Amino acid sequence: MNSNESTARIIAVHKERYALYDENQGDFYGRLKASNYYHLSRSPYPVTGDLVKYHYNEAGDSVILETLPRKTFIQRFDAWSASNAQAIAANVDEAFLLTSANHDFNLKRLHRYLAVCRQGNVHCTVVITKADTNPFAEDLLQITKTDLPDTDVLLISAKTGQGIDAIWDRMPEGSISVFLGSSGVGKSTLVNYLAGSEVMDVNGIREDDSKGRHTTTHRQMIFLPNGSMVIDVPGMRELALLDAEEGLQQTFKSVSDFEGQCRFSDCTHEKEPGCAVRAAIERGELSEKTLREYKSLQAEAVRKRRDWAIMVSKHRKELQNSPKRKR
Ligand SMILES: Nc1nc2c(ncn2[C@@H]2O[C@H](COP(=O)(O)OP(=O)(O)OP(=O)(O)O)[C@@H](O)[C@H]2O)c(=O)[nH]1
Ligand SMILES: [Mg+2]
Ligand SMILES: [Zn+2]
Repeated sequence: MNSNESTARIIAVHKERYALYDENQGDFYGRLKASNYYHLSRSPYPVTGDLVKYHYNEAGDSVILETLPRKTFIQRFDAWSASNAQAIAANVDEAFLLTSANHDFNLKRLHRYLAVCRQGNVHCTVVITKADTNPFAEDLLQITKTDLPDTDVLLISAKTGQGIDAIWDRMPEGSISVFLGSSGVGKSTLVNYLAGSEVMDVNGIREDDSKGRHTTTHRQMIFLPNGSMVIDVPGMRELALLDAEEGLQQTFKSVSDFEGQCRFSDCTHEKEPGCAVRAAIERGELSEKTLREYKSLQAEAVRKRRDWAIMVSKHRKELQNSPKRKR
């Protein structure tokens, strides 16, 4: 490594500017070195949580030279971006998937979040928030545990402090966590509780349907008193799957375990003879509803991967046919 090159963490991504942190410089801003990123596309664009090599500039923005290899990577499908992918965070050790103990509570949405994060090799913990608002919150906890037998599920309240110790247990010093969930579930409130101060803005939710107001607008990494880091992510309207088939198999283990035992490897679990999935449904070990949800999410993931492949090859062709652009 060159003597004036160092490594920093991306703590927020603004339009074309990145907020960075390292122990020597503290907080500072940087921009991408065009020749490394745009022309050669040697390095993926940094996202919150990434470690990058940079060249410090005392007078203004520093120069980001390279994104270092990622330990983990969470991304979702995004029809609007050229690459069809939207990166959510990099190098995350633990994803906390938040849903509130109110009208926001939704198992299907959790299945999506789990599939997306597990696809990125990130360990997941489901968190039911606002336990203080619902006298039946314990029932929701039991329902979720039954639905997700292989997943850690916590019930917490940032008002009473219930369950917060179990959150800390999953955020050891040096680790990176991410809070994901719809707008209004209390991600920023939990960040503030853990940080011990009002680092993030918080807003009320609509009374009638518990929907939030999209208070947090960009991903922000916060350093917590115990030496761990957490990324607060704005509530997403939609979390579309991207290349998430493996993550789905892990999430729907109750289906995928039987799936491996069907007589035909391409069994659709409809009418084929020797179908272990249908047999499990008949024995009452699996519900038809779970199978339907799994199949529809699988189909979505396959469709998205195909769109993605088409998009990538189109861009590659364009790149080959165009003269070198300057930016
Ligand atoms: N009663 C109760 N209210 C909570 C709790 N946690 C959060 N809230 C309230 O829920 C509302 C939304 O909280 P936020 O922290 O802004 O939600 P968010 O998930 O960050 O939302 P976005 O930034 O829009 O994605 C606020 O009015 C909070 O006070 C809790 O444990 N109990
Ligand atoms: Mg927020
Ligand atoms: Zn089958």
